[in-house]
Amino acid sequence: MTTSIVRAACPHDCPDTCAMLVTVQDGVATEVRGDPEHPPTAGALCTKVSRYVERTYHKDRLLHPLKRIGRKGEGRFERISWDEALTTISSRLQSIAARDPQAILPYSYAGTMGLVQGESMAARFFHKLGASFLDRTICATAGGVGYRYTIGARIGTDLEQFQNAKLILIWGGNPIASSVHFWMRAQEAKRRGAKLIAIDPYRSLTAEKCHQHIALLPGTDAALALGMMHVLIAEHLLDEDYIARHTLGFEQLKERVREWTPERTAQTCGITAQEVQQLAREYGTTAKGGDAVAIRVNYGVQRVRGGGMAVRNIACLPALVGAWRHAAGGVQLSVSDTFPKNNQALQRPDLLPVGAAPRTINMSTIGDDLLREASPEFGSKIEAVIVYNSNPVAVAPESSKVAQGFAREDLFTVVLEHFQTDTADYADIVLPATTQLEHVDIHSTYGHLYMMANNAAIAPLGEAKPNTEIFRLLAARMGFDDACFKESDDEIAAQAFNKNDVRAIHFDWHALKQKGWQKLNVPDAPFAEGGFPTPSGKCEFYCARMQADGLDPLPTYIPPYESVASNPELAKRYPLAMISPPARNFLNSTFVNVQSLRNTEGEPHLDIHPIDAARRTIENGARVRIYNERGAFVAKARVTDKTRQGLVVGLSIWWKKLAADGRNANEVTSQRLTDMGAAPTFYDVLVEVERVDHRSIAR
Ligand SMILES: Nc1nc2c(c(=O)[nH]1)N[C@H]1C(S)=C(S)[C@@H](COP(=O)(O)OP(=O)(O)OC[C@H]3O[C@@H](n4cnc5c(=O)[nH]c(N)nc54)[C@H](O)[C@@H]3O)O[C@H]1N2
Ligand SMILES: Nc1nc2c(c(=O)[nH]1)N[C@H]1C(S)=C(S)[C@@H](COP(=O)(O)OP(=O)(O)OC[C@H]3O[C@@H](n4cnc5c(=O)[nH]c(N)nc54)[C@H](O)[C@@H]3O)O[C@H]1N2
Ligand SMILES: [Mo]
Repeated sequence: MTTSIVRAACPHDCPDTCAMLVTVQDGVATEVRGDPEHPPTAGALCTKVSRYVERTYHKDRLLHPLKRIGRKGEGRFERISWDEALTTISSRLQSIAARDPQAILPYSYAGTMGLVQGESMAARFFHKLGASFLDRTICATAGGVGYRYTIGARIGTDLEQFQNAKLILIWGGNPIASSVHFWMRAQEAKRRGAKLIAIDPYRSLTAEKCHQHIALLPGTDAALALGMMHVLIAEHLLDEDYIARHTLGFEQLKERVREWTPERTAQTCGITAQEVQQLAREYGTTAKGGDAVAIRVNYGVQRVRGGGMAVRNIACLPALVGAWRHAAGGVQLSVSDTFPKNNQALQRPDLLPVGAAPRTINMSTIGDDLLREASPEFGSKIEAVIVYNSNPVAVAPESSKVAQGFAREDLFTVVLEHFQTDTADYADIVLPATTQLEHVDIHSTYGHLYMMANNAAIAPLGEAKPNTEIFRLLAARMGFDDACFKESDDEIAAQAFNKNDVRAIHFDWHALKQKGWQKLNVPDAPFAEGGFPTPSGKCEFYCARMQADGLDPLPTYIPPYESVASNPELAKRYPLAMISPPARNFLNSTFVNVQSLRNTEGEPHLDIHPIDAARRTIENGARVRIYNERGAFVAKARVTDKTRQGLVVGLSIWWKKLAADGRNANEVTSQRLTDMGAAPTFYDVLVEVERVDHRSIAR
């Protein structure tokens, strides 16, 4: 028996990007562990990824190409050869491209975050083809844009510093579920005497374990930040030297926040004026005392109409109190712009046909866009979609439209997948893809500062192939003969980071493969001496680029599309706000089909406050229907004061076909977009809830 340990990286869409050690016995992976030497991972994996071996060898893994023999969505397929699959796809794409290549759309997101198996060979392929561009907005663009306007780039506090903070605001995030290695640092800070405050409408697993929980109304975070700024300024809890040297527009900001008294803020946010005041005082006085105050802001705050502005306002806070002076102070939303990625080499936008300027389709409005006819504004009707690293039929908003779009008989759909997902059920051709244990990759991250390598631990299962190889083969069939279509995965990985950039001076692909990880060469405290990567070089309280983009150049509050306060007419029919944040044991819709993890989650639940439940004669455990004008789904009620009155919470994202009614939370979410970044508004939703008889659930 031969046993070896292979160095790998977790590929999932999570800030932690763990270093993994894979045990392989006679060619079979038997265990994955967290690397004890990699500082962010510290030897621990989350529950989900500890099951990566179970997921990889799952009896339902797709092992051969398939073609559809039933109706779209029905899920009846038969095995075909790779040769037949590639011939069918290439001839269909060629005939569509002969009319208009923009009728072809790639649809992908972060099923793997690898720079090789994500957008390298795939992007080259679609560039060469001249296909429509996809705007990848489904997760993080609202906050990313708001943060960039203010700070200049997605650069922030280093994960490895948080344990030295004296106060940590965990704002719109549930790291026990979604970023456990950040939570480990917050716990260490707590042991060293720090105070942890959760700002979240729901008493999440994390909020439950913080010293304080501020349960504001969803979509009102921008107002809370304005109220904090009002108190900080009114009570002179400021770092005037830092403001003078490293910020822009303080006088205008001061004017702007004058009206955001604690009382007004409290009324907007559905909390008390005292909570606003105390929060600001705690933040300001801790900083004034010379201690580090840190904010971990997460994507939970930016899935509403004013999501970009919310992140922008929050990102103003550290500069006001000089928190950036400390390595452990400041704010982290994402650190992804710290990595000098060489997208030019990876994705080769120069392959676009001469003169081509393809249109861009927003992945968050895929429901509407698949149903659009050709028009001068829209261009050609979408005739083909190639889906990889994503499961839009389960994860995209307003799901009934998405499913209707994918059900179009005249749409040619190819899905590259590990499993027969809700989306794969609508494919014409399904292609089996390898998992992280079976292919090579290189990763940047959005939560820590290490370049990460992934070695293949085992041979591909069945006839599965890496995404790169699938696009390589398709490129050959299409007659794309540029040299870059012949590069191996190792050759691609070796180009991932720009070595001329001082941050990546230690980047050497072959050394990285041996070692597994390597920290970027960056200072501990990114903005201790200012140097913000904005046009002014300062933290921009006043932002001229926002003005140019048609936005308010100063922090403001943009109320939700759907809330009792902002849309009372709608709220008469649908009085409850609904959010659907991640369940601990799933990763978006990935892992929902892993039995041991689904057993822990049980079935789709809806948390509802006792008063709201009583008004609807809903008892704990009752089956309820959650509905609005866009659709409906069924879940089991959990009557609990974890949620505030007026708010229901359905932890997500379930595979539709593994739910009793074949539906999930995205039946009721909308395709309306955020103020910045054209992102979805998953948590900007009003619904009504009613009790249903068990027998009346139709599939
Ligand atoms: N276990 C697990 N981990 C994951 C994922 C997963 O599906 N499962 N998904 C991964 C992905 S893709 C992402 S983007 C990240 C997401 O990571 P985060 O952005 O940290 O998201 P969550 O951990 O769900 O935390 C969101 C929290 O925001 C709260 N929230 C909802 N609306 C509001 C609001 O208006 N204001 C405030 N202040 N809070 C609000 C929710 O109640 C929830 O507790 O996690 C990643 N990690
Ligand atoms: N209601 C509601 N909806 C949401 C959210 C929410 O909070 N609430 N969160 C949103 C967010 S933050 C995000 S990021 C999106 C996530 O949406 P997606 O990016 O679509 O994420 P997943 O659902 O995890 O689907 C990823 C798929 O990629 C496949 N995959 C993984 N690795 C590979 C590979 O190497 N090759 C191929 N071909 N396939 C692979 C997996 O098997 C999985 O089916 O969902 C969004 N949708
Ligand atoms: Mo996400």
